[in-house]
Amino acid sequence: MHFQQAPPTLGNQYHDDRVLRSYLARVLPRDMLRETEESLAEMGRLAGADLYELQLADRLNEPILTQWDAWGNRIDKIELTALWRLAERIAAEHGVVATAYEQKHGSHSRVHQCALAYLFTPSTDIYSCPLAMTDGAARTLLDSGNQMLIDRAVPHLITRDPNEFWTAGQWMTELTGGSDVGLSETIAKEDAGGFRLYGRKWFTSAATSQIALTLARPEGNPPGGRGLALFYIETRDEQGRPRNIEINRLKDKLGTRKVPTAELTLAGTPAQLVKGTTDGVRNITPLLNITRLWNGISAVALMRRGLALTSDYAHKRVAFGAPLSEKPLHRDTLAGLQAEAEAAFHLAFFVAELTGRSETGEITDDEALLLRLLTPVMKLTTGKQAVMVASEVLETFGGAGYVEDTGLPVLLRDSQVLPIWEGTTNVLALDALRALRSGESLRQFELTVTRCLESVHDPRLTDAARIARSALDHATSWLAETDRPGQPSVEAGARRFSLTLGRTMELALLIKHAQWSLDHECDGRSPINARRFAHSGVDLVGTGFQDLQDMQD
Ligand code: MFK
Repeated sequence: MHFQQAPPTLGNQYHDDRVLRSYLARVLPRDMLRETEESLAEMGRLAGADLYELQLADRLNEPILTQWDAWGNRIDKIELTALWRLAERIAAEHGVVATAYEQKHGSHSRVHQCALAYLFTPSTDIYSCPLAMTDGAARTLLDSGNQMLIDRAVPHLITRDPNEFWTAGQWMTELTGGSDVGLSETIAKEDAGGFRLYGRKWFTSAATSQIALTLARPEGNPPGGRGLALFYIETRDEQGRPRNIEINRLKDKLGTRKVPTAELTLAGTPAQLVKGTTDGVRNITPLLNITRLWNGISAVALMRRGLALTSDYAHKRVAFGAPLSEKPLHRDTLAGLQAEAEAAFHLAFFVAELTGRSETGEITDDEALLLRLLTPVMKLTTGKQAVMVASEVLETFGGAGYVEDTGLPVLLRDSQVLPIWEGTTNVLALDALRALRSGESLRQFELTVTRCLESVHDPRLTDAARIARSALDHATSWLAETDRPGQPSVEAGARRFSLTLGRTMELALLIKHAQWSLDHECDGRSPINARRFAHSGVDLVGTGFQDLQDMQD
């Protein structure tokens, strides 16, 4: 009998997720937890069974763009993969966007929705991309106060009826670049009763959406982000033909290959203003902040998927006389990854909690400042962690992790987009500095960390708490020393500073949860992970400024 390797398998992804279940038990009132659990268990079942099976079976299929029909007509039709078509229906029926807007559980509805998205994401080939933009578009339209567009579009974006469900695109990036959006060249010409847009959009994710929010410069407006306006587009006419939109090609990307990311030409596309004729960048930021939240939730979801697969495999794969799960070095490797994932989880879901409070108007001014700072900090921190964890997960499988038909390499390729789209690590580090300019936000950050650490009374957590405190003190003193007018030092150190803030907050939140878990669940696993994470490099501030000066000299 020859040796056969057993593949990793998944169970119910809700029932098997200690971290998610323990977190929800802490933050949701008991009745609310009971009410939400059925939906989460059903999504966990789908994610571990039907959707995962289809994902493996559908592995080689990709979206197909057909630009012309047999008779020479331009049709620009995109055919989606089988899993994407199913994912759209399941997302609508299970309220993966709607749950946040139905607000059955007040501000906790956002946590419930993020938990659904977290379970749904790893089994649906980044269908989270159109959902994130749909969610962000709903939020942006609601915030805009444009009642006509709210009445027209929002009911479709937040419905549970798959036949009525619309997704939204976020068409920002042009050839001038995805970061400095103020350089956008698309022109808006006033037309009877509206505008027509002319220009090229260079990265438009999920180009099959029914609507899109985009930026264009009304003729005569000044350069820069303030001269842009935010526009609403309905992408296709009643016959399903693009409305003066040419799909030039689909991008040939490293990962997210099921996402139909297109290059478009807007050739007189009818569009409506969302909110005034200027300040497009500012007006689209509610969308950015929601998609950044989704980015973080997707990061922790992909980390969790990698760990679920490799933990299962470790019990099956025998080498050197024992299952990998009994090998101290393998166990130690997985323990380090689990600590990263668990810390990241608490930060991403903390931002979901604050977002929920902001949407129901319960948020205090101080919490709003904290949310403004934590959104970019969380996105940049978790994005980096997801890539590291995915890379290590592949390695835990040895050669199998490098072979396509195991379905494992896609975890790394898809994770690699997380630090890039929705603002790169560096752009978000600069955004964190922008958020700090509103004065009090760093103080709110410090207070939040302090409150988390004050809850600690178990001696197993005191060393980790000391490390969090020390990283925080170093980050704040570094900022005070370097943030001087005309000095490049603060910008040069922004990434190290922001990652330190992110990892410090992750540690503080994990410590707080660990203490709760000891007190209420008699569970020592979160404390172990808190200690592990504390010793995995929290303070990354370093001293790099002088090095930068030396390099330039
Ligand atoms: C799986 C997960 C789901 C992910 C879905 C992904 C699919 C989508 C794919 C894409 O579309 S990727 C493209 C995403 N693009 C970006 O994220 C843009 C990255 N660049 C930035 O974020 C820049 O920081 C920014 C474009 C905002 C800089 O532009 P400006 O014109 O230099 O901005 P400026 O002047 O600093 O800010 C304009 C106003 O917006 C200011 O307010 P005031 O006018 O009141 O002074 C800023 O304070 C405000 N602002 C900027 N960012 C903000 C914000 N306000 C709130 N939140 C923010 N994040």
